[in-house]
Amino acid sequence: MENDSTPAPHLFSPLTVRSVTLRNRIGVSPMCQYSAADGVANDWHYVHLGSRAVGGAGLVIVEATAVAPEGRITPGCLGLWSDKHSEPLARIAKFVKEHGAVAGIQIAHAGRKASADLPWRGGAHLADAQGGWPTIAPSAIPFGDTLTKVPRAMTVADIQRVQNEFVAAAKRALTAGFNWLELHAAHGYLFSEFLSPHTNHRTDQYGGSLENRSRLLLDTTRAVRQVWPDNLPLTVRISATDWKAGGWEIEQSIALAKLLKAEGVDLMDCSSGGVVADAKITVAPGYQVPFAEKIRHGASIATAAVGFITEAKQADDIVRHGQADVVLLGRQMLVDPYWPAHAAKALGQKITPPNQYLRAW
Ligand code: FNR
Ligand code: 536
Repeated sequence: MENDSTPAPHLFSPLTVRSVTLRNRIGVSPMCQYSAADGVANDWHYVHLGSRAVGGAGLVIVEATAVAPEGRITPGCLGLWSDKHSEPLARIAKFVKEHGAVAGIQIAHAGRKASADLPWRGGAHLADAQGGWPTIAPSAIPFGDTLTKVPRAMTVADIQRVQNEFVAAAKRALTAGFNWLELHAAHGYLFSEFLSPHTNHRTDQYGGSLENRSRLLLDTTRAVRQVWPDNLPLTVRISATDWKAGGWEIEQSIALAKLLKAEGVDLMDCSSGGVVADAKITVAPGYQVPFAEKIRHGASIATAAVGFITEAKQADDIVRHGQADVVLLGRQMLVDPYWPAHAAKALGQKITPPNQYLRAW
């Protein structure tokens, strides 16, 4: 964080994390495209992510990329469980970096929410005969709604294996040329299921106390940090609250952020919800920003704010007011890949267009 003698950062100030510098504070939030076959990235991912780097974002984060086939949300999700996945992702990372953005990737395991159909086919759990697969979770409790499968409660051997899968995926992400790694511990997927008392009813060392529920994420973070180079940023996305009483709350998120910081995590990406089907959420512009702010100040760690950030001034204010170090945009980036260029114009900032577009911006 800055001291009194340095000017307060704004949306177009660069940000250095370890040896990596973002050209501005605007990131493309990870967003599943449900368009891969057997986890392998293709031209859709290349054009989708490449065009957002061209559009001026400082950081482009590849969607939730599964560390194991059964950790995919849908059969269309990306994966990094084998070497065959690396090459098309490497092509994407190279292009994103050539166009001035930092190439990030989110690695993930979907736990009990895996084995779902594509959203445009309804998104319900797929039976094995429909191309689905058995799911695993901390406890054998189904999500509900259309995600009705009862997951198998993981053994300690399963937990060890998943940890190793994250480490292997992190190594492949590095080989593929990514220079920003995010662990997906939000939205009711596997890590998040361990964190929340609503989904974790275990009575062993992985359940009960906050320390026990955090154990898998902390152990995995430690193991990943050992293979992810010291000069590159490691971040974790969490659901800062479950939006349901008796579950995971912001105070626990602050405590977790302190523990993750001690393991070498550089930034907390602060989302919320997705853990239980009956959460009560009131969505409004910037509704999750207070979580990024509380975690930033409560744990003295850099944060990213995400959720209904659509306006240049809104994004600039979040950075200027010290609520977050980075803003991540999801749907607005789908509407407008050139959002950073448009925001620069709206805020009176100069940004360098690609040579090919020199006289247009
Ligand atoms: C998402 N989101 C998401 N989050 C995540 O951590 N990993 C992912 O792969 C995805 N996938 C995804 C796909 C699609 C189509 C959408 C719309 C969203 C959540 C996303 O990153 C973001 O946190 C939310 O969309 C809120 O931000 P916006 O969209 O209000 O800017
Ligand atoms: C939004 N989504 C998140 C996804 C994919 C589906 C859509 C993900 O994290 N892979 C979401 C936001 C907040 C809570 C739950 C879901």
